This record gives sequence, structure tokens and C-alpha cells, in this order.
Amino acid sequence: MKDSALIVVDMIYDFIDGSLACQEADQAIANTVAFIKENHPYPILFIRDHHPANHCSFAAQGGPWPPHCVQGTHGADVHEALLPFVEEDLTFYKGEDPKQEQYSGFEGKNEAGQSLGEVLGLMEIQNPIVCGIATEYCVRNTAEDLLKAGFKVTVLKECLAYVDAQGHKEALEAMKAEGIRLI
Ligand code: VGL
Ligand code: ZN
Repeated sequence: MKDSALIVVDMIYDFIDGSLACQEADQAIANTVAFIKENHPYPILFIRDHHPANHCSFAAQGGPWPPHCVQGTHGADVHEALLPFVEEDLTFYKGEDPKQEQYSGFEGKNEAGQSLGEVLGLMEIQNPIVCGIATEYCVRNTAEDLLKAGFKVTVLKECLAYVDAQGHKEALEAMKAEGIRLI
């Protein structure tokens, strides 16, 4: 599709085989790599959950999650199968403020301090395609923020992993009802 780019959300080790391992993660990564190869040369943007060790979402600080995606650890790295497609200026970090949960990648920032929304605008992308982990949290929040900002949003159903099967199903239904295209 014209004016498209793929946004890969949190395909990061802690969500794949680490402290917050999600269901269907291996399949989602394999399908994402296949999608990229079939649809070359879409631009590919990466979102990375990237927490300080004292982040408010961790149980020790009263949050709901085990420690995950701590800056500088293996668990915070993008899966190696996707590394050939990673470009630093198209990589957006989120969750860096210890006091704030940030599920959406929309306000994530690259090394130069540009947000995802800003860079999509500069690239004249109108039809972002979203995949990643977890459907119910970061994928859904990112897709919804893109929709609110006026983008036409597509989510790749076979390229998602999730915390909970029922939650995944409900998130897909909610996104569809809001006008997000699922393929
Ligand atoms: C996420 C829980 C905590 C996600 C991030 O990427 O969906 N989930 N932090
Ligand atoms: Zn997180």
C-alpha cells in the first residue's frame, strides 16, 4: 500500500522468553519477518519499552508487572531475527520516565528526540501498519493513538503476541469497532 510503513511494537526479549513472556511470540516474530520480506521496501519503525530499574510499573514500586525491559539488559533488546531491519533513527523508546506508565509508542522518542508521530508526518506516512507485543497493552494503545491522530491504521493479526488469550480477543474486537483495519 502507498504511504505505508510497518511499526513493530516491543518485539523485545522480555516479552518473548523473559520475565513477561507472551503467548504466540515466536510465531508472531516469524510472521513479521515473512511480512517484511514480502513487502520490502516499506520503511520499518521500531518501538522499544525501555525502563529504568526503578520504574513505577514494577511490583517493587507497587505496579502490576515484574521488572522487564530494563535499560542496558538483554531483556530490553529487539529480537535478533529483526535486527537486520532496525535503524536507530527509526527506533522510538518509551517508558523511560520512572514515574509514568507509557503503553503507547506514539509519544516514544528516537535518539534525536523526535516522536513517532512527528517522524511519520515527516515521512508522509498515512497508512501505518502495526504489529508486535502485547496486543492488549502496547499494540492497542499505539494503534489507538495513531487513529486519534488521523492516520489510517492497520493491525496484522498474525503478527501479535499477548498476555492473555481472552484479552487479546477483546482488544482485537475493540480495535475493529473503532475503525482499525485487521488483516
Ligand atoms: C507492555 C506491559 C508492560 C507492552 C509494556 O509492550 O505491551 N506491557 N510494559
Ligand atoms: Zn513496560
